[in-house]
Parts: sequence; structure tokens; C-alpha cells
Amino acid sequence: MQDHVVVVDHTPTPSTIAFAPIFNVAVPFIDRHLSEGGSEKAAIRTVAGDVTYGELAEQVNRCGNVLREMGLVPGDRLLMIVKDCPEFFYLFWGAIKAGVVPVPVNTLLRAPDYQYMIDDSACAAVVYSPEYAAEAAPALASAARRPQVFATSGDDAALQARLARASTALDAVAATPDDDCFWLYSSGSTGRPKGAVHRHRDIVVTCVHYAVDTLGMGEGDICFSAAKLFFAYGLGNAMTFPLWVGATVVLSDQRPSPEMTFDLIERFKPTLYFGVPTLYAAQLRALEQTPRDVSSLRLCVSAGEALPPDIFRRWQALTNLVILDGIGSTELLHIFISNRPEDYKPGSSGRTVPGYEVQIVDENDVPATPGEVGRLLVKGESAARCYWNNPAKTAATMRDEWVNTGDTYLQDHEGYYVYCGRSDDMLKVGGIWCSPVEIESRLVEHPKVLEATVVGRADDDDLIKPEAYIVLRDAGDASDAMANELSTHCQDGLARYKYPRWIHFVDDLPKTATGKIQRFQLRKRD
Ligand code: 3UK
Repeated sequence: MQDHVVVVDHTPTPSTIAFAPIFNVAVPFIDRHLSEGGSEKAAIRTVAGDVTYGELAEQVNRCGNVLREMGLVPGDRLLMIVKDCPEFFYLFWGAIKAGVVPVPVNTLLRAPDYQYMIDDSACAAVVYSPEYAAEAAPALASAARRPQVFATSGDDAALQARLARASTALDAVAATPDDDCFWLYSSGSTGRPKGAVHRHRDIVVTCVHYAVDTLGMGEGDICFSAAKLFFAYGLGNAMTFPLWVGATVVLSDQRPSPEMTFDLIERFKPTLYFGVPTLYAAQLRALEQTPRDVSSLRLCVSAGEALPPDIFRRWQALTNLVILDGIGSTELLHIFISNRPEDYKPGSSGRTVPGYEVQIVDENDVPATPGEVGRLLVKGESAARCYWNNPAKTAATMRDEWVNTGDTYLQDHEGYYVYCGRSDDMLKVGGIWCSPVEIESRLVEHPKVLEATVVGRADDDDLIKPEAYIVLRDAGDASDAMANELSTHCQDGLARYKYPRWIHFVDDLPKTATGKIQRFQLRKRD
């Protein structure tokens, strides 16, 4: 049995969590609850039933043993295209306990994205929920590598039999706090997604400084996250945070919608709700029509993109609840600047979370004064060690322990941090990354399109959505029908949320003398 952790010194900056020299993070998150007598408590609740901490620990061990029987060894990667369900927990923690590195990926992606990730990660195995077979199977067929493959549920009888036969006992592989533990892919405006390599310790740091120090989470909490487990945001909200404090999580594999979230809130009575601004806007429209019972909630959280202050106010007026906006990233694993229950300012991201340091600097790395806009850099003990196999991107983003977020920020005169936009062209759409370059490439694959440029435009809720400016080969083809055809063309070829919501046909695009498209000229248009 390994030491549990951890001597926790709360609220220091920088963080001073002391880890045991041999430390596998699955021990404090899974096994500890058994030795502390919590096995009968529900860890996970779903419409199909509950999973106790005791059952969770058994299934984690079975999964770890099956991965070993399959020949996976410590350091091997397991690519997970898995929906929000208890099996996600079994696989993720079973892998970590066995020293295998789980790589959960966005389940909304398409075959070419998965093919890239299979090859880039050089994963030893891929596991997918049957729902994603239509994208996973062609990706596996065309990938250069041949990982082992299994599906998570009933239609893989051999796997089910193996799990049933596997031992419920498994000793955690001896790891150190700084060993690689899991990866998450992060997108950029150009180039392919990058695997952010996280260590065992990173998970603990986010739980101590954000879940406990900032949100005040405890074992009485019931968490519900509209953001899915494959996002770093959802992974904390709906898995690592509740497991750390011995709380309960409500999981659903359904697509988040106002109806789905209110149904689950009324049924399972969570105390904490984690959403994204686009969904809060839709929930507000629904609530303004039909009141729903959200009285179990003590706090709401928003991240992924900036929360417009108008949404904060309308939500508070209707529900009497505050929404704590906070900025996090895949690289830092979770939220590092946040509003707090007792200290919040609508329209701002709040103040630095304990354990993190932030800096706003100009183009020469000179620190900005209050009110001045600059690039946001963050330092913290939960930062990814590197991007997998990508020293150039690692060097460009991570320098001397400081991570360049790619965001522009200012600190106002009261000390709150205010989001002012990206310093690259990336868009957050419904809290999920969207590269204009990727949408443009899809558009120009259409035979009638000569050139295309995509920019972000705020919708009626003040939330960013993609907008396309298109030069057709034959200007005479411009019509509403053509616009619909191009929209469908994008939805068919890209993750569905990436299609342009507005399409404008133009005669030419603003360019520099060297032919580079000037996106800022288009952003200025109204
Ligand atoms: C943007 C925000 C303004 C910002 C994330 C919570 O979003 C998360 O991670 P990603 O890697 O994206 C990071 C980028 O998203 N962003 C996120 N939150 C806010 N901008 N206000 C916000 N509140 O550009 C940032 O650099 O997808 C969020 C927890 C964990 C996460 N990984």
C-alpha cells in the first residue's frame, strides 16, 4: 500500500503540496475511500443506477488487470473515445493504476482527427463507445499504426467476459508524482492537435487549489457537469473533484440541452452545476418560458469562454444563484483565475486561484500596469510537462515554467482579471476550440469555392460563432441555396459544431501586399 499523498498547505502561492516520493494518483482517488470506510457511498449516479466507491474500486482493478493481460505495459498509451459513463472511470483509473497512460479524446471529432491521434500518440490500444464506431472504425482502418481495439459495452462479448474473469485486486504501479499520468489533446489555429502530457501530481493540484480552496467542495456535494469528461474542464468537475473529496457525481451520456440539464438537476438534486456560456444562454431562454426547480444548487460555474455579464445577471435574477466565471486551459488542466463565492465581479474572470501566479506582459515581456492589455502568462504546479513529440510547440508555449495562454487580458484597478480576446485567430464556440483555418480548408475543398476566410462574430447573446466570407469561382452562383450547401458541406466534413453560422459571398478578400488575408478587416465589418 502506498502513502496517500500529501501534506496539504492551503492557499499558498506558489503551491506547496508535499507528495510522497512514490505516488500513484489512483491510490488517493480510488483506494483511499475503501480504507477510510466509504465503500458503500455512491460515487457515480446515472439514470441506469448508482456505482458505489467499493464497486468503482473493483471495476478499476478489473480494468487495470485486463489492460495488463492484453500486454499493455507502463508508459503505453490507451486512446479513449468514450462517452460519459461509469466505464470512463474504470478505464481511466484502471489504466493509471497499471501505469498505462489514458488519452481521453473529444467524442465529437471525425475519422481523420482520430486517425491523426492514433498515429501521433502511437497508442498501444484504442477503446471506444459503440456510438462512435462510424468514425473510429475508418480511422483505425486508415491509420499507419495497428493498436489493439476494444469497445466499451455489450457488443464486445469477449471483453465483457474478460472483465468478468479479471481479478478485483490490483496493486498500483509504483510511480512518482512527476511521472507521466495522462494526456489531453489541445488544438491550435494552425497545425494538428498537440498532446498535453500531464503528471500524477497535476490532478491533485487542481483539486486542492480550485475544487477545495476556491469552490469549498466537500463530501456532501453532488456535482453535475454539462461539459463532458473528455474536456479538462469536465474531467475535473465530473470526476477528479468529486473523487478527491469523496463526493458524488451525476453522469449522463446525453447531449447537453436545457431540457436534459434541468431534468437531471430536478431528479438528482446536485449542489454544484458546471456549464458553459452558450448553454447558460439557452438554459435562460428555457427558464424564462418554463420555471424549473434548481433549488438543490448552491453554486454554478462557467468556463470555456468568457461569460457575458448580462447572462450572469439574468441567471441570478431568475435562480438567485451566482455563476462563478473562471478561466482554465488544457495545458494548466483546470481553472487558474476565478471568481469566488464571496468575491466576484460579473464581466471579469476574477482573481488568481491559490497556488497559481499570473502575469500580463507586452510584446517585449515587460509587465503591464493595471488597465493595460497584454499577453496572459500563467505558472502553476498543474501545468503540462510538455506537448508530446513537439519540442517546437512546447518551446513556443512553455518557457521557464510560464505557460503562454494565447489570451489577451488586463487587470482592472480593483485587481480583477478581464478577458480581452485571443492573440491568435482561434475561436471558442460553445466552449470548444474551433480553428478558422480548419473551416476555411474545408470550405475551399468545395468545387465552387475559390477562397474563404473565417472570423469570429458575437451573436445576440454576445457569444462568438464562426462567420465565413467566401469568394466563389463564379460569382453568379451566390444564393441562399449555395450558402446552405456550404453549411452542410462543413457539417459533413468537420466536427458538427464547427460550421459557419453566417455566410457572406464577396468579390474579394482584404489582403496584405504579400497576399495574406487580413482577418481583422473582416472582424471590423458590421
Ligand atoms: C479560453 C476562457 C475567457 C481561453 C478549460 C476550464 O477551456 C478550457 O480549456 P481549453 O484548453 O481552452 C483554454 C482557452 O479557452 N477560456 C477558457 N475559459 C475562459 N476565456 N473566459 C473564460 N472563463 O482562451 C483559454 O486560453 O479548451 C476551462 C477548466 C479547464 C479547461 N481546460
